[in-house]
Parts: sequence; C-alpha cells; structure tokens
Amino acid sequence: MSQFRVLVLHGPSLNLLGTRQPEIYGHETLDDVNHALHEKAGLVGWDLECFQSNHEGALIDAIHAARLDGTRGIIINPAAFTHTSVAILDALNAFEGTVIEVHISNVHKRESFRHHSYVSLRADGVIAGLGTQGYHAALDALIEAARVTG
Ligand code: CA2
Repeated sequence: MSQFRVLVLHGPSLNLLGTRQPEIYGHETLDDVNHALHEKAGLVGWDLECFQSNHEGALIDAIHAARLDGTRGIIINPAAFTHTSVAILDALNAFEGTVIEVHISNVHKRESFRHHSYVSLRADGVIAGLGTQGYHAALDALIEAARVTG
C-alpha cells in the first residue's frame, strides 16, 4: 500500500485521559492510545501524526496544515468543541480527504447538549461509545477504504 498520511486530532481535556473519570473515558492514557495507533499505522507503512490541543485555533491550524501536506485522512475527537464549534466544521469542510469523528463515550446516552455535533455535518463516519477502541475502528476503516480504492 502506498504512503498514506493520517492526522489524529484530540480536543480539549483529552490530555487527561486515563487520569480522571475512568468510568466514562477508561484507563488508557492519551500516550497509550497514540502509541497503539502509531503501531497499527506502521504495520501498513502509513505515516500517522497525533496532535492534542485545548485550543480551538490550534486544532484549526492543524486541519489547515493537513490540507497542504498530503494528509488523506483525519481522525478527530473534537471533545467539547464537537458541540460548539462552527469554526472547526468550516476548517474540516475545506479539507478534501476522509474525516472520521470519534467519541470515546456514547454521547447519545449522555446530556442532551452532547447529542448535537457540528463536526458530524462533515464527517464521513462517526464512532461513539466504543471507548478508546473507537480510534482503532476509525483507523481500520481508513485502511480498509484505501485497500479498496487505492
Ligand atoms: O466521548 C468523548 O470522546 C467526548 O468527545 C469527550 C469530551 C466530551 O465533551 C464530549 O461530549 C464527548 C470530553 C473530553 C474530556 O476528556 C477527559 C478525559 C479524562 C478526564 C477528564 C476529561
């Protein structure tokens, strides 16, 4: 499979993964998640970059950079910005590759303000409630799609 570049974006407070609220977000740390995704991408010879920020503008800048550096897929957990950010939606709308939105928890079982996602208006796929396994499901989906379409 040819070189394929994937960007994994983690929104605000996901740097706390594995340190608090394990009943909702599990025990894995963000480093654990990123490390496992790097390993999986490496198995198929893909280049995978992970970036976490608590700042909306920094996430938008990363999406803009992905438009220009050959990134073909973005896996994004926008965290709370999911429910508020037209700006992240606009940035993703300017990105031409595949976008998969991931939520660790099942947002639809939670408070009603978590039921709406701006990012879902752009996402090609949405995964929620599978825990950190959802990131793997997203990467598997990108790998399978690339195998089929090249
Ligand atoms: O379920 C998800 O992945 C969310 O995107 C997580 C966001 C939440 O605002 C979304 O509604 C659903 C919150 C991320 C905060 O992550 C933490 C992890 C550990 C400890 C504290 C916060």
